[in-house]
Amino acid sequence: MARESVEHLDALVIGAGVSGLYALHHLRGMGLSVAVCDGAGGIGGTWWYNGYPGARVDGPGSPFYCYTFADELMQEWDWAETQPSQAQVLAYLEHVADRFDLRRHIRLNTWIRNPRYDEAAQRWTVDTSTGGRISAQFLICAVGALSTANRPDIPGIDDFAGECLHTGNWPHEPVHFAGKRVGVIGTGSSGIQAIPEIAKEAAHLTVFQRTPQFSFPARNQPLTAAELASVRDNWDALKANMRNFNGGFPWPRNLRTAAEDTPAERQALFERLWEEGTLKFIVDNYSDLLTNKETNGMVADFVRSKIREIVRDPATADKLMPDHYVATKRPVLDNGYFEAYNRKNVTLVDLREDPIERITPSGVCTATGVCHLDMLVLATGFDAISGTFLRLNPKGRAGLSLKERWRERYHNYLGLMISGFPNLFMVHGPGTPGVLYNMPLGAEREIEWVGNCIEHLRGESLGAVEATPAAEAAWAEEVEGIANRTLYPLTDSWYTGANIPGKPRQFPVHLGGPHYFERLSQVAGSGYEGIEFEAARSEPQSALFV
Ligand code: NA7
Repeated sequence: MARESVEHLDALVIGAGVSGLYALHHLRGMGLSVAVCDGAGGIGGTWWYNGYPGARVDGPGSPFYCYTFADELMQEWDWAETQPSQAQVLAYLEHVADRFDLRRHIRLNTWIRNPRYDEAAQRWTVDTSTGGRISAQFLICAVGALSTANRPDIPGIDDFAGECLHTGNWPHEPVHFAGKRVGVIGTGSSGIQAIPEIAKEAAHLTVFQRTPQFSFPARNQPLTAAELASVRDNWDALKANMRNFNGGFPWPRNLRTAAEDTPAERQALFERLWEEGTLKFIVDNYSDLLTNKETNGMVADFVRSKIREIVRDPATADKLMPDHYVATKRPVLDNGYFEAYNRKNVTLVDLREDPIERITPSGVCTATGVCHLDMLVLATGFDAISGTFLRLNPKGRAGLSLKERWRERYHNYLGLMISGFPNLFMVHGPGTPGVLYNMPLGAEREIEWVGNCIEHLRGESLGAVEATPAAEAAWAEEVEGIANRTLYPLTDSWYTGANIPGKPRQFPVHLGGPHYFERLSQVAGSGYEGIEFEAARSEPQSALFV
């Protein structure tokens, strides 16, 4: 395709999700010329793609899964529920885009291809799926940590004759289950949210479960006017607490260990947390939940006893018993998941005892026979955290591709930069708290740091910024050192990359919470320790546009 001309920008942001929207707002506010490109037909990133039935915020809840950069957002936006639905979060992001006039610098239906660094120009060049070419001094990869759907490589999957949908790439048109025999493969967060909703409508639902999950009641309910007013009245203090407490939510963690309480006190705590629901079941649980196998085992036993209480058929309950360490796979919140197995129209297939052999045009063939289906829902998750960066596959110094650089492990510094890839910044990349932190707040804080780093570079009339390999090695030790004191690395999960065949095994999440952001401040305060700046080789090439 003939290319017209090259468009010059200060910064190109890839992705119009939660992170990309804020990156645009923040960098544009600094006076940079910025554009956001996104391949989707709408803004919202993960919240655009994951419109499956039952999709909701599954963190500690509303109204704190939100931006904090503009107080008027909290004052103006009426969150309706404690665990907002996908539609509500998407509406919020649409409101943010309008309120801050972001849309004029966002290009939808525009995929970025072949990003490559030009060492002489100290700039990135990319091609777009619409036939354009963009040159930008800074490439901001806000591509999402849960944005590349994992379509399992099950023999025959493409032969299925009925509708086959992935929860992470859900159609924007209405999907009807009524009168249909539906199969769901996967029982992570997405499957567990979708299953009770699909069960209400489908003629029959068969759930194919590979690993049983610990799931806790979401107890979603309307957010009352009084609750919202109280948050608004105390917003300054709550905002400060969000920054100070682990996880990016405004509550302190329980500091007690399980051994400090009697068995009766422990049981009372577990019961209270179960009744209250939400992810506080983890956050407010004993402080050694994720470091002490015995404590973890007590919590696991409690949840298993709850599953047995809820599920009436003992054989089905047996299949639903999780046997990994609680919360070392992403903890799940549900609205009636275990109860769904008491319905006559729901069947559970345990793939550990009856594995899938192939998918045929008419259904799923397991070791014991064929389950005939009209519709298949793949709730099989994502190539998480590193997957979308690797698909973007930028080429850095000397044409080295990210796929080569990350063949064995995800080398990075602060989770934000990669040596050999100057002027490229990741948001929620491997090495950040990312998926184990309040994601909108984490994005704001990471992007603020990136903005300050860019400001430093421009203030000193420098041309490029890059992490050193030595700083990356020390950072890897820091991230892994923290993780290795926990139970997380012991479990196969999408955190460790175990869900994608061939992925390097690495726990790439910084578990330090607020400590991570202190580290960012330290690095900036020390004159950007571990980072090299290169003198500018030429005059800036982009014009300010507004
Ligand atoms: P998850 O948590 O990765 O769950 C995917 C599920 O699909 C999980 O139960 C997997 O079993 C199962 N799976 C994956 N591949 C297969 C194959 N080939 N056969 C059978 N079962 C399979 O993804 P979600 O979308 O549910 O959640 C991701 C995040 O999105 C979540 O944390 C929320 O924050 C939003 P496994 O456990 O790997 O044995």
